Amino acid sequence: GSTDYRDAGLAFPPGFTFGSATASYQVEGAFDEDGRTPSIWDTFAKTPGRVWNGDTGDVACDHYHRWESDLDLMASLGLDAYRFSIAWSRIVPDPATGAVNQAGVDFYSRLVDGLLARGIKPVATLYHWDLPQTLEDAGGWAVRSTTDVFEHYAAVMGAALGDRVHTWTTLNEPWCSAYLGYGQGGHAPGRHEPAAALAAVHHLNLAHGRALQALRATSTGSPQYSATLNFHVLRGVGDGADEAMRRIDALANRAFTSPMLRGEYDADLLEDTRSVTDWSFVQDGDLATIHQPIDVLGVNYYSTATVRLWDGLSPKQMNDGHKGAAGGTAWPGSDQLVEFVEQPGPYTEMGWNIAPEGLEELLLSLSEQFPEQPLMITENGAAFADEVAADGSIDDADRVDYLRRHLTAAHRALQAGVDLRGYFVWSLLDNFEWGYGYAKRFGIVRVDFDTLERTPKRSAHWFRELATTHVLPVG
Ligand code: GBH
Repeated sequence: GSTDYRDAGLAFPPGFTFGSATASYQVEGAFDEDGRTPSIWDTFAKTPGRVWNGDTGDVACDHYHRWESDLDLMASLGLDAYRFSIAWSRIVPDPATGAVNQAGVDFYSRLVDGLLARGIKPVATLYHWDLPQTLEDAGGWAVRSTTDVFEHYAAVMGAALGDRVHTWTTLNEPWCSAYLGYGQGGHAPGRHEPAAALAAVHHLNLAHGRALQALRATSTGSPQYSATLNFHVLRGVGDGADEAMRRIDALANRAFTSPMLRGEYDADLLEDTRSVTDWSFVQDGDLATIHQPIDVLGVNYYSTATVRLWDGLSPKQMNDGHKGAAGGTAWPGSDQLVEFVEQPGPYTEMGWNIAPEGLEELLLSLSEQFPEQPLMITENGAAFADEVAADGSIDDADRVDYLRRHLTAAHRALQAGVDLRGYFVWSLLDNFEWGYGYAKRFGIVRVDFDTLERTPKRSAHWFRELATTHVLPVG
């Protein structure tokens, strides 16, 4: 076939799922309603200098109040499934007592019923980065006790929604939670502690395993079980390019896939990080808890990453904001730092390079490493500077092109025999894009953040045609 990844007319299998995704803090708003307590993202966003423009998720898309019309919107787009996340601090607002907040549970219960009434499969994520602030105050993901509280929360949700949810996802992108939250500091809680980041890696993995046990014990329906990871598809430059790629593959990819899918931490990961931690937080039995079968592995993919060995500046200098020899940044956690360098374009508005071939490569690589493991693309999409025409329409041709090319890449992986079950576009709505606030728009539906009005972009109409016909549209 062609290699420009723009193959209109390709057909996806009948059972292939087309959906859209969001996350609680990014869309809900209603930050202090019905018993919700602050999460680390409320605290972070309200700390001056952390989020562009001082934006917060206080209102966001106001989805907490507009959920019903948002469900109608999804139905009008012909979506098979909706991937959303649950705000932990709506469910267990005070982890010290563990008391369940029924008003919070009821919100998600209504949402699930509303999805099912419209023929849309609920795909629920327990943790998409909004840790209750009181748990961070007690040490956050750097301490083991957080996994006790997560297990309790998972059991509550299993009992509440496990009769109706189609797919449970334990964690979204634990790489981001651990390394951006506790190492590099660009995400909440904004800590710069390499040893804490690696402890967080393990405690997130353990939380995944304990949550799976709790969900399986309490769900009375027959949900599927999953976790979603963001993979680094690597390119290397400079002397020692292969070594740089191996190190990031160990730290970013295999630190999660090996315990979850093989029941072990890889020897090279332990070796590379020995100067930072002795991994004594791994206790007997943990790996068996983490290593449980999952029905689907969720894959989030946006772009490739290019790495080279760091030039010798100390981790401290790097933490203090120095750039590497090639002008890039690194993140701490290893005896030999690796620098992330600028990549060839074209780019999206995030500055991330557009590389659909990386998605095909990733899917092939995962199915080679884990031949029995079904895969699901749980996020893919792009931010662009959308322009609203005089008649109010949004012709986001660049987003349509991005989606078409990545779906073509996914189709090529399917043709090569990869067991890929579906594709979720990030995102349904323009929303709170973490450190960038409302400045970066990923939605296939525009949100006017003054009026909160929703307007489907051309990409939404295009995606509806795909979801309803299962054929990549020509236009
Ligand atoms: C996802 O994370 C999140 O799950 C979602 O909430 C978020 O809104 C969405 O993506 C869009 O950001 O600097 O070129 O090496 C994305 C995780 C990890 C993707 C870092 C980009 C860096 C690319 N990101 N990665 S580069």
